Amino acid sequence: MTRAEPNTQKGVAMATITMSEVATPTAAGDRFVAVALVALAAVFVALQVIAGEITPFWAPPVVVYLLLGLGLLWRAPRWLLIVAIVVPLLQVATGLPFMIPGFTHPETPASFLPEVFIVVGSLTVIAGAIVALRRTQRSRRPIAITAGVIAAAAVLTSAVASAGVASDARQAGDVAVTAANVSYPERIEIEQGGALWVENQDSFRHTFVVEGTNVRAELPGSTAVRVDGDLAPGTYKFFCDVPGHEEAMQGALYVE
Ligand SMILES: [Cu+2]
Repeated sequence: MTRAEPNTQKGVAMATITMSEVATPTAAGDRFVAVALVALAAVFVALQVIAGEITPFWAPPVVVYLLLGLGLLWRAPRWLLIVAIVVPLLQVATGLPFMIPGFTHPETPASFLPEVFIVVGSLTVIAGAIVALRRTQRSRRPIAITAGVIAAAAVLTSAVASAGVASDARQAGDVAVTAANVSYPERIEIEQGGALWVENQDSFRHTFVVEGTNVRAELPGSTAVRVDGDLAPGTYKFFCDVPGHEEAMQGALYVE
């Protein structure tokens, strides 16, 4: 946490402000909330880089958080602090259905860590803004320390969990299926009794689910898993059930 000197070069406008107003941490902007907002925007950008593509879905939070952060560096009026509480709250509330599956899979850091960071960052902004709204001199250090400890614990948990993940080796006769760039082949053909070797080439998590059967494989980032379903001859739909993936990740499985 950097600690810059208060800006004393504001000239005439500054001269009319009394000492007690200057001492209020919110009078000349709120650095803590601003830094937390910029960090949160950085998490969203990192998420884009990890995913390897820029999706319009993530652009609004980055722009909004950067603007909010810049605004709060300059001044911290009550309304702006309230916006800094409401927006991250809405972000977490609307994003939660997409985040919960990632939360439960620390073995894929690229799916787990960004989501933890988004929630921790959002809560840090909200807590900082609530303290600022009270116009007290209370230190934000406990908030920053708590956020740092949770983030570090998440990194450690994910490192341990991902170290325990091993890929299945491809065996003779296996039909190879590739999940890459959030995409599956449109069509897979397999003989009855045969097995699939599903390789996830993305750094983030996918699944391989065959509709109407109990075939369901978890595919941590950058791993391969053998799927041995022994399905009756017929045509099945297969897909990835990670929220938001199914539309781009589905196809027909022909068992002959
Ligand atoms: Cu997927």
